Amino acid sequence: MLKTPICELVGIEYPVFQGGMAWIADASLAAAVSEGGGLGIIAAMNAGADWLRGQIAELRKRTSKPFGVNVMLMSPFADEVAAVCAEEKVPVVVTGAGNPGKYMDMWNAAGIKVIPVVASTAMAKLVERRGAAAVIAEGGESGGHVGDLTTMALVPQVCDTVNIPVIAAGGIADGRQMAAAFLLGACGVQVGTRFLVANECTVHQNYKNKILAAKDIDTMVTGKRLGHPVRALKNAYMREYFKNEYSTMSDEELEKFGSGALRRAAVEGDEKGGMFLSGQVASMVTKEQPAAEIIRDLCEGAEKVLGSASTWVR
Ligand code: TUI
Repeated sequence: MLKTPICELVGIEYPVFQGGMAWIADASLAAAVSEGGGLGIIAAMNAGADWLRGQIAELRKRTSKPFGVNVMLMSPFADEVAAVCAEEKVPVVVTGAGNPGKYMDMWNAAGIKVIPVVASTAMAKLVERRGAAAVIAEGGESGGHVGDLTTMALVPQVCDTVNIPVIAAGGIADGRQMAAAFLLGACGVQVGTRFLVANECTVHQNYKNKILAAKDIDTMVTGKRLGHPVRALKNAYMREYFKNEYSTMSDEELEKFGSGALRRAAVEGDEKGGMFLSGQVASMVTKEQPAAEIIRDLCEGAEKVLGSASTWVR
């Protein structure tokens, strides 16, 4: 079986993390992934302390296995959710969309394994120095907030830069891609889009249907002008945003146009007015399955490619 240092580090059976998808990754999905032997992650996204406390309590009712909380550093509530993670002594904190430096000492003092998402070697080095337990190197194939580098380019460079375990993310939806990540030096993968259609994922059914119907070229990136590029499925909203981005619309108005779009997609299933974040692998996601089955499929597929020597190479 595919056992790597990350399994031991966070106490999981399979080296598979579930992406902390904003408005999507709640206690229901995270508990199912953790119960299935991976690392389930609750996305604190733009929610406040009370919502997060409630979700952690709900997850702990459903599983006693390790889990994580994703702290989106651009959130206006980042300070308060960071404090909740420390108070609740969550086993793992994953950060995204920025530099988690100012919270690292507090989290490390609480005994939390801090695993930042990085999109560059500089950020990987910086968080290693500040006490990160591992890093997630996320390429721009992923959904949501994206960096410039692809997974293929980023993962080996991060592996060459740090001495802590590296988890690969972005463009990983099956065993072949998981095996490829291992050959690049990663010892685990983080998967978002494929878990979005898990049976236990409570996102609106329209969102799942859009992922299941997507083709390879159906995602696009907007938001570069404001410095926060985001990958999502092409639809009326994304095309309109793109048009506005290259018009004379002010930054304030553009920001206003962007607000609420994730909630409209995930909660209301608003096909025209929502922003359906998705990775480039959406077309490979073809059926709804229990989360535990997704984890098994990924690992069995990777083992088949890697052969009996299934090993982590670095
Ligand atoms: O964070 C993500 N994915 C996200 S966050 C999100 S919520 C959102 N909603 C509306 C607009 C924008 C965001 C949806 N999806 N992934 C982790 C990730 N982190 N990807 C890339 C990075 C990253 C980028 C730059 C991490 C660090 C970094 O450092 C830059 C710096 O120097 O601060």
